[in-house]
Amino acid sequence: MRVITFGTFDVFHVGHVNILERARLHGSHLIVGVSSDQLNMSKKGRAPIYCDEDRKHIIRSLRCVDEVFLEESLELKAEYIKYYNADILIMGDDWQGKFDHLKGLCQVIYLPRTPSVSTTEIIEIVKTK
Ligand code: C2G
Repeated sequence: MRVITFGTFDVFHVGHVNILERARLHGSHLIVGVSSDQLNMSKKGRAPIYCDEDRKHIIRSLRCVDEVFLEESLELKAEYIKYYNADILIMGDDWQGKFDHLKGLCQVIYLPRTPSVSTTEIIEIVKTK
């Protein structure tokens, strides 16, 4: 089974590694779409701390990840799923229900987020130190 997932993975932390390792357990090939800097600018109104080339580099270096590409638009999920021949889409449950319209294309699974860790919180903590 080929599994696909998406994310920014900025300031990489244990919540990120947990979801990627758990996603990989659902199949034998894990493909990760790393959101582009431009997509983040339009989605969150700020650039990520780490640029997309570095974020891709980090994700590609993980043992549980087989393939990495740049996610250029949130609206292209169906195209990415078809292009990469994915059988399963996995996302954290902060996205619960958001990708149910893709269920005709592949299986859609939401996994529970790792509690008490987020990039936003890490940035806030570092800022106030
Ligand atoms: N995540 C998690 N536990 C955390 C933090 C994040 O399981 N404590 C998961 C999220 O649910 C997501 C993945 O890690 O599935 C990546 O999270 P983000 O980097 O915050 O990605 P996001 O901004 O949600 O971008 O097309 C979708 C977007 O690219 C997703």
